[in-house]
Amino acid sequence: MTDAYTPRPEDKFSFGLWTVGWQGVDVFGPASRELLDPVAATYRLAELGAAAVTFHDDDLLPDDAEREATLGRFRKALDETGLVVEMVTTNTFSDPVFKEGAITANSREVRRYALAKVLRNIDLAASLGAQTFVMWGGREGAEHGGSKNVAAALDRYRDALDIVCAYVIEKGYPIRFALEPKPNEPRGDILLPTIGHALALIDELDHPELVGLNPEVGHEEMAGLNFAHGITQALWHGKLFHIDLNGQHGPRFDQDLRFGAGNLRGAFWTVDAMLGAGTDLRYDGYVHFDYKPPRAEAIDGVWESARGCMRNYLILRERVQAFRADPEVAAALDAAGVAELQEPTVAPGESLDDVRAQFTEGTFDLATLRERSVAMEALDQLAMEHLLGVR
Ligand SMILES: [Mn+2]
Repeated sequence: MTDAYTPRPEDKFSFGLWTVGWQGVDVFGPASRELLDPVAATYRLAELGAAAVTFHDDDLLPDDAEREATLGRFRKALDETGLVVEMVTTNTFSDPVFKEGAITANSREVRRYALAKVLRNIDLAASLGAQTFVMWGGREGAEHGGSKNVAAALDRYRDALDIVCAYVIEKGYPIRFALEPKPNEPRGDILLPTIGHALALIDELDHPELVGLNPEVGHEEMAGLNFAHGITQALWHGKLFHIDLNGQHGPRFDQDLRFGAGNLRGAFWTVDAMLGAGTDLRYDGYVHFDYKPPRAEAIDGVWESARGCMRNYLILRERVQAFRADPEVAAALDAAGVAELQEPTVAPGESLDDVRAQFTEGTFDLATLRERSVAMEALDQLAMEHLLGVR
């Protein structure tokens, strides 16, 4: 079936091989699906309309003895499908050696092992042409108050990022790093829990220009935060290097639903923010999905969920564009005074005395300002009706 929501290469859809490859292992039960060959998954994702794939070292190359043979098969799949590897990331969380952290483990030996694993994977990323290298510190955290010197952990986090930045500069790799915040799970509390925390750390680095963010919908929503606002702030700082789209129903365990499931209104505003429809800040990178096909599904449901991620993005993009193109929306935005926020509060060259004089002389018309219409319900209802497909 081909329709307006059929993915095209220029849509730049990208999937982690671990997404469709997730076997359904959870806290309460073992795998519910057979192991999926990552190379076979690459071919299937290409058929479904993806433009790129991404992976953790261990997704593609779990076994050192088969490393070169698997890489050969994978490179052949990329050649035959035209897919690219746009991002690579390192698994520094599954092996129990990382049970107490990786680059911020109390154990110096673990930290050195983690660093070596990351450096080897950067070489692999460069050899495959990936330009983004994600760092998700899933085990960098704690369950106990006294068990982690958080200041020292942040020192070591900073050191590790300084080291990998210096490494890509030395090697001449065209790679940028993207930090992926998450508040908890698997650790009780994870370091760099939100977009804001990660942005602040970047300011402390030797090469802040090489480090940005890879925010994930569910990770911010687990913390009760507004993802569209978060990625817009990342864009505003020039730091939205990559994105992980999925779905989440509010603050609870990490659901990793397909994009569009869960908080559908949030997904609408996420696409609006990515398109820069309400700002002049646009995300031009790969539209990357990091989700988990539900454990209850068999392999048919795995591919249906991957198809659904892309389809929902395209449907939402159409709905957002229709919303932004609607003359009634333009009028509603006007009525809500949205454009006025772009005017500086104090005009260039204006003296603060002018502002103070307005205050002391009582020329602010407070009664009118208190009673004014903000007309935001009307605007939001138009968005709702576009999202629901009745306009
Ligand atoms: Mn992710």
